[in-house]
This record gives sequence, structure tokens and C-alpha cells, in this order.
Amino acid sequence: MRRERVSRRTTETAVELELNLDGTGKIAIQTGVGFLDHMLTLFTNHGRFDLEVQCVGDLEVDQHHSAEDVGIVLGEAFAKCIGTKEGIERYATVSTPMDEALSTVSIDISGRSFLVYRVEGLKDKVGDFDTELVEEFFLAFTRHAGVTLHIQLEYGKNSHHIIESIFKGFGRALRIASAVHPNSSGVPSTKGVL
Ligand SMILES: [Mn+2]
Repeated sequence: MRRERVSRRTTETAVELELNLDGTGKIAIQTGVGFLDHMLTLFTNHGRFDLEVQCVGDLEVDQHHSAEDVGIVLGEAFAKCIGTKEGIERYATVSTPMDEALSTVSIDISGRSFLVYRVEGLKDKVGDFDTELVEEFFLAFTRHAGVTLHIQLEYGKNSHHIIESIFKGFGRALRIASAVHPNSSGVPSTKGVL
């Protein structure tokens, strides 16, 4: 089973996280940031992972360190779960509608970290959540997961819907790209290594 637990403690946050790539959508998420909990719940559910997250962060400063550090630890846990990448699908591109919003998420589980984030027009806040932290979260994730991730907003009006379509697509794309094929052997690269 591809299941890993990662802890990370700094002067800014303490994060405990367990990810199971072959889960069934079991969720226990408390980051201290309500909107991020909502988004990680959608990610887990649509990825059919299991995810447990506990984050105690310096919310008296703002939500930045909590969002970033949860991204870091999720990335670390993903990298450990995916291991040598033997037999995985590797690529996935999915578009996800959420009412009037449509976004596309493309993933390459490449061992190389790269984020392209083309999302314009979000309001500064959704509730008390700083929407610029969406990019910070995905930047932290890609750096530590060793994946190439492209996120493109096609169109949309409502910021809550837009971010929701992105997190659902992130879960769906990651599920497809990390799926293991029973009849494939070796890593999916002509170089023989990922
Ligand atoms: Mn919602």
C-alpha cells in the first residue's frame, strides 16, 4: 500500500500528515484554515485518496505559513508514496467544471519540479482566506513532490467556484497520473529513470 506519514515542525507551524494514494476518500483534515480544509477535502475525495492533516500554525501572523507548509508536507508525502514511479501512468490532463467556472490541470510525475499557474481575476479573499495562497500552496507542493503541474483557468466568475474546480481537478489528475498499471513494468520513461 502506498501510504506515508510525514511530520514537520518549525517555529511557524507544526504539521502532521498521512497520505494514502490507494485510499477510498477517508478524510480527517484540520489545518486551522477553514477554506483550505474545504479544498483539501475536495482534493482527497475526487482523488480517492485517504488524507489526514493536522496543522497548528501561526495564524496570528496570517494564513501564509500554514498554507505553504501543508503544501510542503503533502508534497513530501506524495514523493515518498510514489517511490520509484514503477508502472505508473505518469501523465494526466483533466478539465473540471464547477458551475460557470472551468479549469484544466495537467500533471507529469516527472521527478522535476515545475509549476505553471495561469489563474487571473480571483478576488483577494474568499471568506477570510487569502486567494494568493492557492499559488503558494501549489508551488510548495510541486517543489517537494517532484512533479510538473500546470494549472490553467479557462474561464469563471465566482472565486470560490474557480478554486474549487482547481482542487477537484488536482485530485482527479493526481489519481490518474499516479495509477499503477498491472501489466506495465519499469518506469514510464525512455531514459529508464524518472
Ligand atoms: Mn464549496
